[in-house]
Amino acid sequence: MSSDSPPDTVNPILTYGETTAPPDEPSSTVTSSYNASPSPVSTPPSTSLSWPPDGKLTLDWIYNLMSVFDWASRNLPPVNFPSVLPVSVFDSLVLTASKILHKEPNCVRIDDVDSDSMVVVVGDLHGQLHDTLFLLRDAGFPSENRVFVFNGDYVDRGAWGLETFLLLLAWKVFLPHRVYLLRGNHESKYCTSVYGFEKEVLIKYGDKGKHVYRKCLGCFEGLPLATIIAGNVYTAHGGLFRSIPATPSKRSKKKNRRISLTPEINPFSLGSLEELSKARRSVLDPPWEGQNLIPGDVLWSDPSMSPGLSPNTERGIGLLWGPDCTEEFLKKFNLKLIIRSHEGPDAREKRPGFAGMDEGYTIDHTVETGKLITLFSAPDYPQFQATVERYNNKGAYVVLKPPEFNNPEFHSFEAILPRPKVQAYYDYEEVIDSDEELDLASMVTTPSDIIVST
Ligand SMILES: [Mn+2]
Repeated sequence: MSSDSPPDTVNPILTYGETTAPPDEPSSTVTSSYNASPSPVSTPPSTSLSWPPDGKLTLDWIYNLMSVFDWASRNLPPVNFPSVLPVSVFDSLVLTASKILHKEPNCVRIDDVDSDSMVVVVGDLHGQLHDTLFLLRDAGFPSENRVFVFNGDYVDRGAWGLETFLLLLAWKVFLPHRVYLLRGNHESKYCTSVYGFEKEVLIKYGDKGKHVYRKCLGCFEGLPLATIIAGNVYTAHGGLFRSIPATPSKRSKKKNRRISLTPEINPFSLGSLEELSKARRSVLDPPWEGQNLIPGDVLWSDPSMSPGLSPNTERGIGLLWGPDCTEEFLKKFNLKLIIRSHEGPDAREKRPGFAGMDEGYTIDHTVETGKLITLFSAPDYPQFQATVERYNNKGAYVVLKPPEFNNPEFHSFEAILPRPKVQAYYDYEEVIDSDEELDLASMVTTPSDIIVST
């Protein structure tokens, strides 16, 4: 297939010209129409995007960005992307967003929500631009009364990771206190080099590709790790994390350098929110060894049906945590709900005891104090598959409403199909399983005092 062939048909669902609010929502604060007809013969909604001279993004600017990305994905070959979003505009957007993101704490507390507000939580998106656009329109765009928390994994696997990520950055810049972007395990150097995003960027930006990729990685490093919504709901990409015992004293580098054998009373005890707040998240790849383990846990861990905390041997990084840990965490921090993401239909196929991801969400643990939910927002995932048979999963998002914001309303949705024809940016026939069997040796890590984990 040629990567620049236009789509076969026009998808009738994607008509952004409508000004009506989604049927189940009150009239939104949207004031201007979002004008993009995805017709393959239409002219572009606007010419090349430019950065506003005063540096202030407007709603119209973002609507235009969405229209242009959608149009370009259907009508232009990927190598023409710089004519859509010149590298100077990319630079301004990423720089502005990075400044905001790097200032946010590891765990962002979203407390300024009131009786008029709702919070939309979104799971993995994986470069599925058209599904992301549908989700935003279906849920209602971010606004003063509609807070969004995105749970990470914006890029990789799907062919429009760059567009998806930049679109969310634009919303972040426009409404920094209403849109929160958390880091996923795919927002890393390792994952993007294996699952397509690096190659996607290099192809789309040509000789500027390396620069663009580096800037994206720098921005990924700034993404916060978790949110707590209205004091009740913890969200993070992977989930819970371990407690890190006090740093062992450093031995002389010259002699008697040995691995510390100091016994730890419990090498796997649940970490506290205070420990989370102190972790160093600004790393290209969260380390799987050493002292800075909390970011890797938060981004890579999975729930288990067995009690306790144990190493996540299947993934090679992060933890598995049982229902007892969910209960302990909720109770200790006075929470009612955990919303995590990170497992799609492919991952769930190999997890006996867990529900499948057909509807885009699962309720994994129901304990005395509350619940643990997995939320996945990429329908018909993964975009590229070697077999004819597909998972046909729906994606979902969660709406949390006042007064407690802890009773999740699930909204499942189907994929926007057919997708524009494009080539994958990774070898999807070789890389079958998402995230599993990490080649740890290839991951970048900072040499430090190595503590042997179990
Ligand atoms: Mn993930």
